[in-house]
Amino acid sequence: MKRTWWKEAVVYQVYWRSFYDSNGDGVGDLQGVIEKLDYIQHLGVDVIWLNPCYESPDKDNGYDISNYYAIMEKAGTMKTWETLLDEVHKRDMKLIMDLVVNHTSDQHPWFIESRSSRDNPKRDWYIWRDKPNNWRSYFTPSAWEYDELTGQYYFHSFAVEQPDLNWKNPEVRQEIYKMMRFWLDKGIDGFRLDAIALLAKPEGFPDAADPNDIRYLTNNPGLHEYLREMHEQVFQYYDIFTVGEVAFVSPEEGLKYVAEDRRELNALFHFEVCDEMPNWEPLRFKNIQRRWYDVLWGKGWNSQFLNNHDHTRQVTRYGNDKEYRVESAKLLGTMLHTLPGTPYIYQGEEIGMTGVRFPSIDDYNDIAMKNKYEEEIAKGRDPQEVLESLQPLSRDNSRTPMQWDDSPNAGFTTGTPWIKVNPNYKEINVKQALQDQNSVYYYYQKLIQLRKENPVMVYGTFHDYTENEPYIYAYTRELDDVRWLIVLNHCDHANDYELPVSLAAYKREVVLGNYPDIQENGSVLHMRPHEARIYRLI
Ligand code: TEU
Repeated sequence: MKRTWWKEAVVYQVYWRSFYDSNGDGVGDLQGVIEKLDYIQHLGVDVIWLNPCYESPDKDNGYDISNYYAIMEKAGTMKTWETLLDEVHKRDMKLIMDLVVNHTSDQHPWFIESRSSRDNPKRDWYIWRDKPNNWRSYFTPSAWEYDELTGQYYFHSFAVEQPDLNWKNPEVRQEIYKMMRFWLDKGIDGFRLDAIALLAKPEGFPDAADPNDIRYLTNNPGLHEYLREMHEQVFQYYDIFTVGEVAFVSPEEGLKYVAEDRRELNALFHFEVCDEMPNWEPLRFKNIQRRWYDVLWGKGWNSQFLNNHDHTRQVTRYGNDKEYRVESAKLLGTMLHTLPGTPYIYQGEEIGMTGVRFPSIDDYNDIAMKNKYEEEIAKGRDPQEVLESLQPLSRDNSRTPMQWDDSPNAGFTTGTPWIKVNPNYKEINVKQALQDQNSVYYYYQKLIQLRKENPVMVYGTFHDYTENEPYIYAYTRELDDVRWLIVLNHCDHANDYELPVSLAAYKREVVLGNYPDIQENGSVLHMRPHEARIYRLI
């Protein structure tokens, strides 16, 4: 397999508006990221993924861009951004920018022109029709919005304020490629490509049999031609890392985005876990890992993540955020850093931050959640019941401010935070984690260090020994004569795991574990609740 820096990297995602507020206006900013770069570097990560910070009316937290060439005022200035890039590079890290090219803001000058008249030269830069079809968007009951001025409907895969660009139009594509070169020429190290599976739309927009199954929005014919063109005209000229957000794909479909010989993207996020598996389902999760590995390994690259700014924090959603929070956070980290693919850490994950349940809908900001709330209330449903049904997966679960210390607002801001701080910040915060040698933070630091020193974590083949085991997850990674065994007891009670004969035959050496005192030599492992172990087999 070809060895590359981005396969070996660990990525840290910075949701800047919730990271650190340097000027007391209640919103995190790029200067705040600069001030905390030493913290990020200390963890040992190689790459920072920065959420969108382009000029935007901010209806969807920056995913509605009104000017691709400017920085949002809340975030800072272009000069601050340039300093940030510089400071990241000085610390031997890399910066990838989140880029949204499926849609713009409805305040983007292109859209303002496009909607101004039917014969405007930019009319065809967006998608206009006389009649809507029956599709939903991600965030609204219809994917079409009627525009009175010209008497037509425009298409939006997300919010009404996020009209989709018409990728069929070659002028649009050229304009986007030009803008990509602008950022790459500034020296960034790649892109996280938002909603990239949505670029192509089907001919004629046929009605869907089931409008609620929004898979029709993604992976439509023509998409891969766009990605190949993007690579040919832009990506191939730079030493960069491109990772696409690709919803609703099978491994076979996913491979088309990342197969090295196809020259499209380097890696993808698939959402078989985060979008499709609401709670921890061990057999299903293992099956997902095996299927993706079987199809991708040696051909294209995968990502490992269980949360990001759209998905509830992993220790709350998939682990135990109560009595075993620390063990569980470490177990999930062990798993993500030892499964095949590039591991991602979403800010705060490294101290085991948890999700929230705010008492009122007014405490929430997430446009997806708020729109859904309105939609359900309009059907006459009970507001409290609707709130409770939306809380577990609200995107705000992961968007609460980074918990730096136990001072007011968790040390995130001296002003009023744009979104409430998780009330548990007095116990869970960076200051505490840095003072505690057994913290999740130091455990993550070790995992990251291990990846740097042991190519087996990156390039080793993968074999799952526990397909049908409901609790224990045990798998090996092997590279040349190096053989590692990872054993995880993702469960609130203890479990014994009897090693298969082929594994029991080896001598074992503990590389890392989340409990002290592992002194077992026999073929049965007594795994404590949420215990994780990495062994070297010799
Ligand atoms: O998300 C795309 C998206 O559809 C997610 O809401 C979905 O839950 C999943 O993660 C992908 O299938 C991206 C951004 O991450 C999100 O914050 C934006 O709101 C959205 O695009 C629109 O730009």
